Amino acid sequence: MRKTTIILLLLIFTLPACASGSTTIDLTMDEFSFTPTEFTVPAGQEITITARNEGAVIHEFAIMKFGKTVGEDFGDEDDVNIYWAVKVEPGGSITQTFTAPTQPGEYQIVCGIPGHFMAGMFGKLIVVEDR
Ligand SMILES: [Cu+2]
Repeated sequence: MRKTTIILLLLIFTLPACASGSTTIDLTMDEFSFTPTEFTVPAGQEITITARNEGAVIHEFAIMKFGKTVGEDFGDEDDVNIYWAVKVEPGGSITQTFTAPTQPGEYQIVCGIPGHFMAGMFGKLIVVEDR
């Protein structure tokens, strides 16, 4: 087969998977934001996240459990409501996997380092039904 045919075939088989949410998350963190701020993933699937910290202090990517938000600021009482989290040192980068929640809906993403949520470090994980 010619190269262009192979590429076309790859596109045809890859596109439907993308429509229901991505199984990869490519994230950059700094003071004080996530980029991008919103992610869509398929329910119950294994998600590979690559998180880079381009800031000068440690940051965290924490997904809250369904229906749980941190309120005014992230505190010790919010720890039990974390679904999954990872911390990245300044200048560092990590790649890890986690299983997306099975319940479709919107989940709050926060940085749990004191003061960072109030400074604007939050986002949204949208879990969509896997087709
Ligand atoms: Cu932070």
